[in-house]
Amino acid sequence: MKYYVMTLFPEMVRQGLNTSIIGRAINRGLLSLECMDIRAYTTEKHGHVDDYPYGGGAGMVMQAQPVYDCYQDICRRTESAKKPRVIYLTPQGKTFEQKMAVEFAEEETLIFLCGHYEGIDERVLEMIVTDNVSIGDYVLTGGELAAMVMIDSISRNISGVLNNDISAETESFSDGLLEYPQYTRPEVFMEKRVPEVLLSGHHANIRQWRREQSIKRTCERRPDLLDKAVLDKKELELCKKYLPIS
Ligand code: 9D3
Repeated sequence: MKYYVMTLFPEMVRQGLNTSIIGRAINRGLLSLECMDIRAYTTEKHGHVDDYPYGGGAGMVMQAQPVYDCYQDICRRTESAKKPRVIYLTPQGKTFEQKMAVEFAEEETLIFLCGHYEGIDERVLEMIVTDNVSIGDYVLTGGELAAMVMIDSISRNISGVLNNDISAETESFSDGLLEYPQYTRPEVFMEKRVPEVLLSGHHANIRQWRREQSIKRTCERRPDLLDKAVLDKKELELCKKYLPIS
């Protein structure tokens, strides 16, 4: 996967992704990340990349020209057969979810466009953007953190990025339930014991206990997920115990 990020804060995105799992995947050549400074493409002598909104109103709007020229520079470098998708991070986008992370991971190149100020001139958005994406219903100061969230989440679906034996799909969201609680040494911490079944070595019982814990948690914390979860008859009965209503 080749990621390009168009931003006014390239150092923020670089710094944020060069650590831990994603940083290691970049160093191992599984991913590449190019953070493009939109300001470097302005043709204005004072380096401005924004101006007042036509029609009036608060704040500033990012101009089309530097964004378009930055995009053209990326296109010039990418020799892929099809045009890469351009993801605009915006509060007016479709809410990012795991299904989209898996789908985006299948692309060979992704271009992220981060806005700042009140937004970007609509004309350049019409010309280059293929996907409008938000990361949730809360207000950020710009698209950079949203792009970093997406890159982190997409990357862990790329083969080789996660080193451990747990593959991305055996985890939480795949069976539609939340994960069961985890414990490690010591057996007693401040008088709280590890659940006895986990020390028993009885694997069938452990599997059943964990499944029940997953269902309990989902009922208590995320009952909205139960609609899509695959549960057998006995497990549906269990839900009645943990769901006070319905
Ligand atoms: C005055 C209207 N505001 C919209 C709620 C303007 C505005 C606020 C914040 C315009 C842009 C932003 C910056 N946010 C993002 O760029 C952004 C974002 C977000 O704020 N929440 C969730 N996902 C995203 S993706 C990009």
